[in-house]
Amino acid sequence: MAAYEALTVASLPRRLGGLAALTDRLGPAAAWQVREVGDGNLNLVFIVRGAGAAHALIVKQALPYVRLVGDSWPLPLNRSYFEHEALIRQAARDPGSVPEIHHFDREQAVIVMEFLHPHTILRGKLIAGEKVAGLGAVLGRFCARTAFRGSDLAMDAAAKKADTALFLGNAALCDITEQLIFTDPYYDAPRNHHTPELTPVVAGLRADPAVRAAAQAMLLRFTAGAETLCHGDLHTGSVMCTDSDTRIIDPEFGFYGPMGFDLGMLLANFLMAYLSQPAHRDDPHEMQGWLLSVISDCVAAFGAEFATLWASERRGILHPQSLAPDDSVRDAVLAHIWQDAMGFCGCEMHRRCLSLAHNADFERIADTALRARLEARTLMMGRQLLIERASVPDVAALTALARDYDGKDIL
Ligand code: SR1
Ligand code: MG
Repeated sequence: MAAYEALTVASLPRRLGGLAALTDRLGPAAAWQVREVGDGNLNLVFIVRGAGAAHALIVKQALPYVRLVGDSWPLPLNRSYFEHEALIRQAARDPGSVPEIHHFDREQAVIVMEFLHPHTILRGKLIAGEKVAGLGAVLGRFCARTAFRGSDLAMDAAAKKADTALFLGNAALCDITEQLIFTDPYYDAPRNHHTPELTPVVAGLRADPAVRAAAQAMLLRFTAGAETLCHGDLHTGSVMCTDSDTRIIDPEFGFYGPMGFDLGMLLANFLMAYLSQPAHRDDPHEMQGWLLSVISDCVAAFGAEFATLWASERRGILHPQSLAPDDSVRDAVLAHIWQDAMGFCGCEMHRRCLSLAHNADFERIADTALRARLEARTLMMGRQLLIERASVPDVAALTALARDYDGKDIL
């Protein structure tokens, strides 16, 4: 096996040109056109087009360090293995939701997959004011199917334990989340930065022991709540859409964690899209209304799909048929998922304004005074979700809270 070597635009045709998985779809390597398009924080991503450009594939390769920071922050290549393993499970648990895989090379940390076209990254669409039909329902179903079908509600217990053990190997990626989401936002960590005008609000947040305690309680849920295989990084940059099709990408942060983790991350990112809209258009209300409807649709689809699977696929050790659990037991499980989701949602809203890897939703706002006003609403709403998560019983309460914070003058 050849030792790992990062691909380049020039070397890719030579190095991958002998693979039938590529040439069957793209034709001979001599005619390939290669472009590096990775704009994420970690990896190389190439679009490879065949002759006539009718067909294209994505070649994704992990780098041995965090791309955003450079080689001073090494990161294991095996995250590519975990991404590949997670994609296989997601494709089985929610068919059609993730890109099709055509080739995987563990040594080179390379995944060759379907080129999603004309899909673009959802975050950019939301900033641009573009809507996607069916978005909330597709994402809610994805979260429910992957949560349920990867858990002790559905899986064979031994298989689930073996899978949990396998994904424990993704420790370096979990470490990123443990630091950047649950810890760094709550003190003056070296990698942090925030909009200068936001300083008084940040100081207040960091001075509050209840906030730190709640964030650490959510960290314990993250580390110890091995309920299902989570995507692990389900933000609006991990979703690609046309105006009517939605696909989920990039599960390299896959880990066994709480069933509410992915849902909470996703809701946080929709809330940040909502709260940042006033900076992106003169009349934000229509887009904001639509974003709240996406949140409502997503949670409704999650609940409905979870209930369907509860009735039809409950073959695991948890709440077995022998105990004849009634609907109130199912609803208690859903309430537990929701409470976790609210806590994770609050932490994610904090981290995207305070620690490493902010959101374009806010970063693209050039007027820093305006950005800080909108981020202040985000931080304070996140605080309420985090420390009062038990007082936000349902999605109606969540969207009402969002409307409330959207009208608040905190700065
Ligand atoms: C160092 S990696 C920073 C962030 O990028 C990824 O997309 C995850 O969101 C991670 O937290
Ligand atoms: Mg990613």
